[in-house]
Amino acid sequence: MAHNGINGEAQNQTAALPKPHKVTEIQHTQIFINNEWLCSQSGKTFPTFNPATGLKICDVQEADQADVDRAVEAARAALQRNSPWRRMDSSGRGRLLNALADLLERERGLLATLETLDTGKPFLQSFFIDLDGSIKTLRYYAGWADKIHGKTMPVDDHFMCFTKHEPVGVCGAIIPWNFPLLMFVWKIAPALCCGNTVVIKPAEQTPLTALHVGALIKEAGFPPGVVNIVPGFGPTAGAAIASHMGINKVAFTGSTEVGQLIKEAAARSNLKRVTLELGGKNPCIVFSDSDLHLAVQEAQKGAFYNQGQCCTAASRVFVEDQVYDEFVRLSVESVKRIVAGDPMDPRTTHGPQINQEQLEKILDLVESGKTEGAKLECGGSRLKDESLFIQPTIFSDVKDHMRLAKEEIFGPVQCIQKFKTQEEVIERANSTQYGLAAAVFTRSVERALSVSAALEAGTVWVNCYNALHAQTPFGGYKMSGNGRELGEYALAEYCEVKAVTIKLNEQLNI
Ligand code: NAD
Ligand code: NW8
Repeated sequence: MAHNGINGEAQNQTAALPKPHKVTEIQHTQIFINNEWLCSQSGKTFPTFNPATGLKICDVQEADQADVDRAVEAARAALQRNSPWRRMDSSGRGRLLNALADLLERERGLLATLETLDTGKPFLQSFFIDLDGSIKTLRYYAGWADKIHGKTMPVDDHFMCFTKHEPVGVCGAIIPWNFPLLMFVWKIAPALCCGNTVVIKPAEQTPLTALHVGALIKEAGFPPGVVNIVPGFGPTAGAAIASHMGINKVAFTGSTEVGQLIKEAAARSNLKRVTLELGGKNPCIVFSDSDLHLAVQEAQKGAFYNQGQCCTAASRVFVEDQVYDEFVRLSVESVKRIVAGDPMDPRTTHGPQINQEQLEKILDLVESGKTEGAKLECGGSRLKDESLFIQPTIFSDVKDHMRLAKEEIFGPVQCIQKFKTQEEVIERANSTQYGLAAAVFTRSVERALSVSAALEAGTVWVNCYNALHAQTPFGGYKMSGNGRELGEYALAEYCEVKAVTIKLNEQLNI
């Protein structure tokens, strides 16, 4: 079936878009430990809101240090020698991950509805991107479960040497609000496939899909304690995970500032392993020999997808001077096809920002663009007073020294800059502390290869944007992070390597 993407282009999809569910009552709002639903030990709860309406959806049990302790205890117990999880053969873990993927498929419409309620992202995108990516990631790691193995080393003939890839242990995870379900799966799937157990904290803004998947984890047949979900706030539940003595590794996605706190807490507590997926100020470079219509479409998707709330957002678009005016003109024309509205309406491709705090941060950066002399081509304000919607906004004539070109915006704001030479644009693209993603638009294979070699970024897209796959590693250079998620590379982040060396009494007969 064909559907319209963010810019109205047809997308071919395998499943048809159903109607959003009528959610009258949220089923799962408690802490999930040992496959059981618990109230917080403090008795506290916190509300979660629908950003499209500002209305409270429900209250959720608020986990803090005491609940995290209990979750870690359960996760440790599930890892004991002779526990069902430890004794399960590796293909059993693959079967469980596939069973969970089946349940996400069964609940696809409901999960997409909950994701849209809690984040404000268009239902179309929740259903086709977030659910599709989550299911694919689970199936991808289901396939790896029984294919993770060590090597034998050809040392001299007095010894037999081999390695085993063992689970790291209890894996903590702290995730953000921009892709609540997808990030939940990016964390649990590789961890479980390698035989670890998990204590995971969803973002306080968006706990609902993670909790619903908790019920599916139990239904799939994962033993108690293998996955524990502790909804709560960063400085309490999050900090308890980062500094916990019983957690062996922590994986974090979110802001650079909090990433630094996590690594510090990990170092000061027990030197737990740390992987970080942080922000970006991702350059998108458009050469004059590119397919300009394609570049306009993809750069626009890069800037405005998920209301600009992506760590991969294409927030600096460098356009070669010969095609600069045309690129700006086509971008302004094309942005009109983005449809803002009720996120549950299947025609909507642009929703509200997540909350007031983010809205104000974005509007402040937009104001800075106006006062620092960038040219506002379109948008630049809220859609309606009182709402969390911001018009898709384009600035041209953005200069490197402006705040717009330096700070992560995390909102629907595209900054277009002009460049003259390849050398110059590489230098400017790299002059940032970030290094998550970058894109190059050109018809020349040679130029694509030389520019992608020169860019300091963990991902380089050529003639495309936000092209993510479960098979392909994703992560940052420089201050955009440590380690990789997805693909085979992520397995290394979830395994310890044990070298076993056996002294032989007799020389091997070789
Ligand atoms: P954040 O980094 O504060 O939140 C991410 C997660 O970390 C949440 O689960 C939060 O509860 C937790 N957290 C917060 N403080 C913590 C602490 N002291 N110890 C442990 N965990 C803690 O992000 P935010 O405040 O929601 O957004 C702020 C900015 O971060 C955004 O404007 C954007 O620039 C960036 N951001 C990046 C991503 C990403 O995908 N890389 C996602 C969301 C936000
Ligand atoms: C995992 C993820 C995806 C996927 C497809 C399309 C647009 C944007 C994103 C995306 C497996 C298969 C497919 C996207 C997701 C997360 C971030 C930024 C962009 N992911 N997609 Cl942080």
